[in-house]
Parts: sequence; C-alpha cells; structure tokens
Amino acid sequence: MKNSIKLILLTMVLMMSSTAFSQKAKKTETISIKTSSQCDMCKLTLEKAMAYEKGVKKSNLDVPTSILTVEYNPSKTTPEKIKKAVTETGYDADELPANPAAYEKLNPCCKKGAHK
Ligand SMILES: [Cu+2]
Repeated sequence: MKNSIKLILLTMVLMMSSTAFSQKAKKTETISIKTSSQCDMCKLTLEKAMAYEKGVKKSNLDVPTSILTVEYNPSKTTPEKIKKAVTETGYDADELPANPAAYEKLNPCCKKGAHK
C-alpha cells in the first residue's frame, strides 16, 4: 500500500517535471535577419533597440555578415514584429525596407554606402 502511494507520487513528480521541461524548451525561438547594418555603431544601435523590444531575450549582430540573430519568446512576439522593430530603427530587415524617418536619424557612418 505504502509503495503504491510512493509510486503514484513519483509518477506525478516525473510528469510535472517533464511538462515544465517541455514548456521551457518551447519558450525561446531564434531568427536570423539580414540587415543593412555596416559597423560597430550599427551593432550598438540595433542591439539596444532589440533590448527594449517586447519578447526579445537576446540579440547579436554579426557585423561582417550584417546578420542579426534574435532569441525571442514566441508567445510574446513574432518574427514580423521583430523585423518591423529593425526597420523602425532605420535598417532594412530581409525584404522589408528601413523606415525613412528612422534612417535619416542614423549616425552618418551608418548610412548606406558610408563604408564603401
Ligand atoms: Cu553603423
């Protein structure tokens, strides 16, 4: 009798922990966005903007390839929203063009062609 209670408890604990684990595993997704960034200044600007973006956990811009990698919580944001946030910072995000007003506010060294 005692043993069967232990077994039930153990089963419950195992079920709960596996559920918690699978939820944790699903909480983060990663996207890579090709941006129009060019230098370390762009890296600072974009990563700072991502830090304030809802649902974004981590971001990293690889300057040589201009690829922004973003870790996000899919229950709080979507790749579309993240790309839109990138365009509103003044950079192209994949097929989406930069917001012109935000682009105008960028540091001169971050404008297109500044590093050619
Ligand atoms: Cu720049």
